[in-house]
Amino acid sequence: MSKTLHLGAILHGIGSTTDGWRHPDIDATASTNFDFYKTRAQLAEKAFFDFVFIADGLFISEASIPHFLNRFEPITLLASLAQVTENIGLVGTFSSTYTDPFTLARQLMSLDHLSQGRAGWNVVTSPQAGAAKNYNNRTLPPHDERYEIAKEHLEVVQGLWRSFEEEAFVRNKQTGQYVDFEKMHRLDYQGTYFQVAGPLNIGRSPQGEPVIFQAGASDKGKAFAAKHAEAIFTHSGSIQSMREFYDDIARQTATFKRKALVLPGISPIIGDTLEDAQAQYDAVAQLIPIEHALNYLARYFDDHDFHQYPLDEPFPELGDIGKEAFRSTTDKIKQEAKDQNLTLRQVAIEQALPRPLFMGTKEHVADLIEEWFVQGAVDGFIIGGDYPHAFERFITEVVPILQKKGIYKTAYTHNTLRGNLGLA
Ligand code: FMN
Repeated sequence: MSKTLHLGAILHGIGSTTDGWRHPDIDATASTNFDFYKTRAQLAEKAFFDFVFIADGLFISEASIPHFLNRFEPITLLASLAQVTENIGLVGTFSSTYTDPFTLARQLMSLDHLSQGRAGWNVVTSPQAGAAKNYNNRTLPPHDERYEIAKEHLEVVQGLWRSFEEEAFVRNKQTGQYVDFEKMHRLDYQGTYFQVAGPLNIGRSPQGEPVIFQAGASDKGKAFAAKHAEAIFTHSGSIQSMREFYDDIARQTATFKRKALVLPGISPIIGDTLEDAQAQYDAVAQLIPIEHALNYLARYFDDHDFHQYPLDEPFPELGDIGKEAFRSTTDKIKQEAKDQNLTLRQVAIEQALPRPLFMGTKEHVADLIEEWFVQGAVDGFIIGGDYPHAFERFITEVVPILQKKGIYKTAYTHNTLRGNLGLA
């Protein structure tokens, strides 16, 4: 097989659950403990992961999960990780709604140089209205308009990254010529949302420019990804729904004569037996009070108050609530609740701690990964670590099986992120 599975590691401190941090085997300081990030990135690098991935957000409240309340800003964290790793890619999440494109272009290109060509940008459009209040009391632009803004933002950032051609900095000590100004270009971008002159004050990196990731799965989000993204971070559903997603993206990217890698996030649990894996899930699940699960669910619906509804009756009719926030996610939750006739309690628990599909013995998890990959549902996975020891066990137990199966690499083939992902 010529295609190789791609793996990334989502580094999420104490995890993405509401109460997992209380487990005796989780370091409750992990979210702001550089040693945690360093150890995990180095472990992922030993297993030839293509990248580490930092998710981010710009708004918190009393209902936020603990990791969101107290965590590192991605660019500073990734710049630090660049100094303690050599091959692994460094992908950060940055908002196209609330960052300034000139500043972000500069930060990401600096990271790309500091890491010798390993930077990536996960473009998000920021779904939470509260974030607007942290940025000069603005109002959150409507869902679809945020993608129009994202398009311009990305055009500006990529345009600025191309301010200098590859060999622009000649640095000729004999002639005194530092730069060839013929190879420096102004951008002069005049858009609806951004007007930026350029040039950027930093040249091309060893991989040319950072790799573009995207997260956002509504029709608008997928159309944006098909046109601009080189890799897509998405929620994982069933193999069937992932195949549909994959085919949809393949169809849309083909119209632009391009491709994008599809990489869902999963948080596998590896046990000695299926029962052992189940017990690991239960150990975290039993820490979560229903009130916290309701708060978790509420975040997707722009902090809608779910405590007002009876827990054990069918999931409430919510109309358009959630449409302007995490639209693709809220649409999916509403649809599944209806199709499966779920109660509010069931939906909240399933969202706060989804029972992992990839759960069982190392052989079982490796077989599932192979099946999804070979059947064309994914190009790889972004591996989370919400359960104690799960990430370490994935690396030491599952990765060797994937290597034996011949679907995963046994060494880095490149030293840039672009190269390792097989991108142009
Ligand atoms: N938004 C953030 O601000 N930070 C994130 O880390 C983030 N990760 C996301 C991961 C996934 C899998 C998805 C689907 C969305 C994520 N988002 C994140 C939100 C999206 O950028 C987007 O604003 C939101 O999902 C609404 O767009 P959509 O309806 O197209 O999905």
